Amino acid sequence: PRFARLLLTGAAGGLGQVLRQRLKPYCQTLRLSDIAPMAAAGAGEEVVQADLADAAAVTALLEGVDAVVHFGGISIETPWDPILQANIVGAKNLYEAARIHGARRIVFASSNHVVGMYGQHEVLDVKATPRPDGFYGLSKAFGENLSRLYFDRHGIETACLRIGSCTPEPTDRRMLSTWLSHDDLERLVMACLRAPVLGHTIVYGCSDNASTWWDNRGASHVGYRPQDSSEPWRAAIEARQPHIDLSDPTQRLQGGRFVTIPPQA
Ligand code: NAI
Ligand code: 15L
Repeated sequence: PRFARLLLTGAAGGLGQVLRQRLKPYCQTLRLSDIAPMAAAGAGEEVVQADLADAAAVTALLEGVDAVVHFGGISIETPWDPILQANIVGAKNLYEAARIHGARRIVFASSNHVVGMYGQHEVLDVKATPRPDGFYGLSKAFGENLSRLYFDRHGIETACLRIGSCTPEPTDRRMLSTWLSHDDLERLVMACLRAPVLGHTIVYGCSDNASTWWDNRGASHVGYRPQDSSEPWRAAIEARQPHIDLSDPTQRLQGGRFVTIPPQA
């Protein structure tokens, strides 16, 4: 295995539990962390409960870590303070700890909500200017900029995954474009960990969907080759949702239902 010790944050979460199983074969030791309780450590695992907002705890968490798969944090639109603590203070703590302990590479779960205010008729490349659709998307844009700073100043490589909708199956019209299968999530994370030279890059986390809004050619050095597609679900989804109402921003804009959630102080 290439990595002696890999850290997975957000290990108690939906995608963290998917990745816990899948990352194990690629490292000698998988260190798992979350603020929430996790299943007990199995062979080759270490389980460390920690709040990303606790700088001392996060510094200790990075000791002996070669690379990080950073999926921990608030994953939806919520009031500002939890987003500030987990996604902004937490990301800063993680990158500082990586710098202190010499971790060289981070795969950061950013989100499509960094660019949620673009229209569904627009095709975005990896250089697209952020247009967040709320505080959550804004916090992920901070993480993208933070990781660029740590690459430019300290050489820590990062792939920011602007993940679409990572679920077992696509279930609505929007997900025909945003869907990322669990197998493709594994392919994407592993491509980012294995790329000989990663640098700092943004890459959209989507499967090989026919009606895509995202163009990953600017991240072709990562070598991510999605194998799945939402197309087999199209007929059933379009039969259930035959009409698009273009006067409804949640149907017109990329961020979907996030784009009309009022900011929560
Ligand atoms: P999730 O909400 O199920 O998991 C996130 C985990 O982070 C939770 O277990 C939570 O306890 C932990 N966490 C929250 N605050 C924390 C803190 N202060 N300290 C330590 N841990 C904390 O979310 P999911 O779906 O597993 O997503 C994982 C990551 O991927 C998130 O960063 C999310 O923003 C991102 N993402 C996910 C997408 C999806 O389709 N599931 C789409 C786009 C981005
Ligand atoms: C996200 O960023 C969320 O974490 C996830 O729960 C989904 O809502 C996803 O985006 C999406 O846009 O479908």
